[in-house]
Amino acid sequence: MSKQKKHPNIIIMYADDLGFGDVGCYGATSISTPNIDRLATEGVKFHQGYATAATCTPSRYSLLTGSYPWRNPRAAILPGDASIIINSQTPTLPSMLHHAGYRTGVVGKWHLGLGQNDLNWNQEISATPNDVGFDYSYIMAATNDRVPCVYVEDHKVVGLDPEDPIEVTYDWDKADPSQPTGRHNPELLKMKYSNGHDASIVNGVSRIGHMRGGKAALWVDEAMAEVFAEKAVEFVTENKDQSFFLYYAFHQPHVPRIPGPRFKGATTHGPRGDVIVEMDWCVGEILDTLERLEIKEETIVIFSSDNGPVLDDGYDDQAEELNGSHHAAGALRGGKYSMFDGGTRVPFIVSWPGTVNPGESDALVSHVDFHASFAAMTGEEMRDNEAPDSMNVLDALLGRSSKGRNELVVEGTKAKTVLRQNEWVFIPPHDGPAMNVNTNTELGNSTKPQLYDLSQDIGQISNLATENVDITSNMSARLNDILESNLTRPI
Ligand SMILES: [Ca+2]
Repeated sequence: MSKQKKHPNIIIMYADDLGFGDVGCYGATSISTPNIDRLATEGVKFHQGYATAATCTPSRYSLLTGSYPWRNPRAAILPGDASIIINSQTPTLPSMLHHAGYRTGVVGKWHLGLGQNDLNWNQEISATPNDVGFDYSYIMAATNDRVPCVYVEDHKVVGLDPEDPIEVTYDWDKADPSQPTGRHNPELLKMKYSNGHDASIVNGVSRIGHMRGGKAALWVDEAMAEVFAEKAVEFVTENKDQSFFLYYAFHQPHVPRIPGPRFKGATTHGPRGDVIVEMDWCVGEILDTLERLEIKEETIVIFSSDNGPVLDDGYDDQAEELNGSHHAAGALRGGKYSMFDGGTRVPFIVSWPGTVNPGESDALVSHVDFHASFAAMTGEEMRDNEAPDSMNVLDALLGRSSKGRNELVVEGTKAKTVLRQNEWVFIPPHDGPAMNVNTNTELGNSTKPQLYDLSQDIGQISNLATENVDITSNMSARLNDILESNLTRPI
């Protein structure tokens, strides 16, 4: 490691709605992902790496705070004009690493809110990633299917003409009726919506929510991958001589799936497959940069996804029709939104060439563990209230131990929690439909308790709850204890 550098760089590349079976090194045969596969060849590929939630906002909240999302009632899928849900006093993964001497940056999708109930897109935004531990940020505020469709750099909308201010509302009654919408002007759409996304039209695609103005600042979906890749490469290049932490949050393969022209038709699966190939190119841009700058051996690179896969997620992009025999969730049951493993078990790779021995691992690890693990690596003391659910699993992450955590709480939509303990997973009885009919996803709701042995039954076919009453009741009691606790890590 170079002399100025006390600690290895850390890059977390975070896909959006990428399933356990969506990339080559996890079994995909019809979507080519050579760069992610290269990362797996050089690092540790985890078979039991988990997000904490089956949707974006809560999952990302855990990654950055080391806290289970259900501890914060606002950690649920947020509208695009939500205020920030991380308190500026809360110790975060980036603030902890900043304290350890890292330069910290985030590029890509945020979706954790902005401002403090005073969000005005036309002024300095009062609370951004820069207020919760990042030295630099270049983000989209929420998701690519929500307004406003603009980038925010540090505290400001990029390229905004002050003469053309941005107005945003998520209320149809408050929206300007003269502005075209997907609902009323389908003739203006280049990609039709199948569900939900029927409000403002930006770049020929209707979104969730209404926006007016800000024309010079609007993003172009086809260029988004390049815009973010360029900013990420710039951040790495500018900080190559010091320890840096980059959280690079991809917008792919979340809807609307609109690849750049080079990637159109890259797979037989239509836009969903094509944007995964595009995302793999983004990964390659970073790996190539590390090689070019000769900092590969002083950089930990992590690749994962915020939650499991979904095919039709609200646009008519033929994801279902063109899926063929591809298994986006691999052998797992369910997907995005689901309490079954397909919702939260995701590709999870950790590479550190020269230090981490390449291999595969069955250790149970989660994104929520990065905080305590990297605090241990950098010698940072954690306060008692810091990262309450983050376990130090550094040895597992670096492939030195086959042992991760013993138990983990994950959640489907609406913060419906599930307890994983060793090989067992317990899903309590939850109200609600068995299927999300819009997305064709099994949610895991059942009036009966469910217990599966994942070591024998990765597809969660055989509910063993009635045959194992003791395990079921013990796990039910343990889950209740955890839900009532203030923290789950040792102090
Ligand atoms: Ca997501």
